[in-house]
Amino acid sequence: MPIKESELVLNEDGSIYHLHLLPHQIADTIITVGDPERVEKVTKHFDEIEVKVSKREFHTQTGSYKGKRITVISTGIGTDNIDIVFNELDALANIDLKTREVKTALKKLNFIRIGTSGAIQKDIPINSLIATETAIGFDSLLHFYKSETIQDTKIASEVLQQLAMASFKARPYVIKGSKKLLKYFSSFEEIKTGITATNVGFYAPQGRVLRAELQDEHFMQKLSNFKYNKQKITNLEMETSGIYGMSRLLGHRAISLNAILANRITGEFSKNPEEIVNQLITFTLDKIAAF
Ligand code: R1P
Repeated sequence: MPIKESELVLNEDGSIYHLHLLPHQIADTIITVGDPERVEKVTKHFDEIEVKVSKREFHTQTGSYKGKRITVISTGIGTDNIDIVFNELDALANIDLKTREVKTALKKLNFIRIGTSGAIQKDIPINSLIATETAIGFDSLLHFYKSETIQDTKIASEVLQQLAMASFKARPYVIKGSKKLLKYFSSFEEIKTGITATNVGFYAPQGRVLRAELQDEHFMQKLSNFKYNKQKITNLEMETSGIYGMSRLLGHRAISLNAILANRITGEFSKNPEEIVNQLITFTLDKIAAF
């Protein structure tokens, strides 16, 4: 059955609704970044750029780095955008947009997030780089998909218990990243691995107070104290759980690499955020080219 026009929405030129891309414009290796301005910071290292398309916060460039074809796309902030970006990129790869039928031979894409994040352990210094082994989602994206089989419910129920989450009405979910990509990226000494918590905002959802009071003033401390098999939550950001969830659901591989710009326990913020993000960009590009 062809997918209806209201469900798989295409623009007049046949491109996919929000990303405004055509199937031939994306590579099998895709770097996602939050900030649209970060796209050029990645592609300035490319040998050549063949595609540049922008719509809303979704800026895309496809080109090659040391001979490897790579797409770089900005997701903007939050897992709500991840839902759009991952469904639409998957549609470009795995749905025939002309017949509106799912293809019989499905493509497996490799996703690498180059992001920024705050550490919630004292011993994770600012300017370090973390690859997420396990993502804990405090957002609700995955609960709208049939996703029980890909979730680690053991860790999720530990989170509920140790964080006494009842008052938030949140139902955390836990998803592992691609074993293959994690093994590869964590084999380099620049990278530490960790558990990343993803939440729906930058302020109260990450325990920050400016003027509005927190529902639970101990939320950050509880996150920081959380332990599962001697592992602690290393860092906090806003996209990784969605990226890991959607990739697993759609049969792709994903790894989230984050430059640690803040340490929420010591109260420090990087003096050279641009430099550390650039280091993560060049590191990632070189490793992708050699993969
Ligand atoms: C918040 O400032 C944003 O920065 C982090 C968070 O996840 C959130 O998107 O990541 P990016 O720098 O990749 O956007």
